[in-house]
Amino acid sequence: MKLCRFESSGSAPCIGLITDSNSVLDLTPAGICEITELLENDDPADTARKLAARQLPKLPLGSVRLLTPVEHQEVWAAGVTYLRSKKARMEESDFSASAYDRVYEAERPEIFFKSLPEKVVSPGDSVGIRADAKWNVPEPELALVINSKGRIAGFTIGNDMSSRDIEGENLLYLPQAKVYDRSCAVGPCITLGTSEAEARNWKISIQINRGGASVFSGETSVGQIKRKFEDLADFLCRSQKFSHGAVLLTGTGVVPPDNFTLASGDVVEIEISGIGTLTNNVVVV
Ligand code: DO4
Ligand code: MG
Repeated sequence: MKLCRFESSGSAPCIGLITDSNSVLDLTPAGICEITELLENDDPADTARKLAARQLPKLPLGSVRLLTPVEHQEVWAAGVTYLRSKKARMEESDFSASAYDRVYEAERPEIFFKSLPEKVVSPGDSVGIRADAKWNVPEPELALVINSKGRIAGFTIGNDMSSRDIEGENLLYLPQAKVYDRSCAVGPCITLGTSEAEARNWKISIQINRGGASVFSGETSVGQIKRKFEDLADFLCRSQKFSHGAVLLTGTGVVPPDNFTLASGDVVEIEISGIGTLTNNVVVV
């Protein structure tokens, strides 16, 4: 079951279920106005299944604009959860390299604040690279959608846009490397009713196109994430309440070669096999 937010010919945001690759079921006539509320149910997938069985308007997927499923949730991100990310971070850093080694092995994960909900970029909109950075990359990440009780209610895709030169210069610059306008895209939908064991079989792939030609592609498997999803969610929610829930990006396992940097006009496509594809073009901010 795939839950989405969409607008259709300039309408207010509606909630829908993507029932097949071509159509979306409009849940508005069933009184569903927000995803956040639905995620609070004990079994959101079952609620979605019951809604799917009702006679509701079906729209062609191509006729709607999908919006980010993030409504009121803060977006946070875990880092150095894949061996590939640990190695890349250590290579780009100088005196702080050992911090990455240590956090990869430590019980407590690296978790950092990524975005306010209102700043999250929707599918099809532009993600940003900083005007004062020279080495910019997308980070394709599985995102946990967590409800106000701290329960993982579903999965979506996140792009943790990052400035590697700023991050590598000094660990204390991490917030500047990670948080700026258009630095976080989330979407295109939330997959419900999948267990962690099932999600671990999903593939994450990324394709970057420039002027119509591929300039980078890469792939990893969700199964390569070192930490259990429940542990990541637990650390995020320790001593901290999220009254609307939260979205937690789970880290990147795909890192382009060191001579690669994004350019304005690039198109970034991130696909996770059980979810869909998140596509954004790149602008300088
Ligand atoms: O510590 C730097 C951030 C790493 C990160 O964002 C990732 O591994 O995905
Ligand atoms: Mg990341």
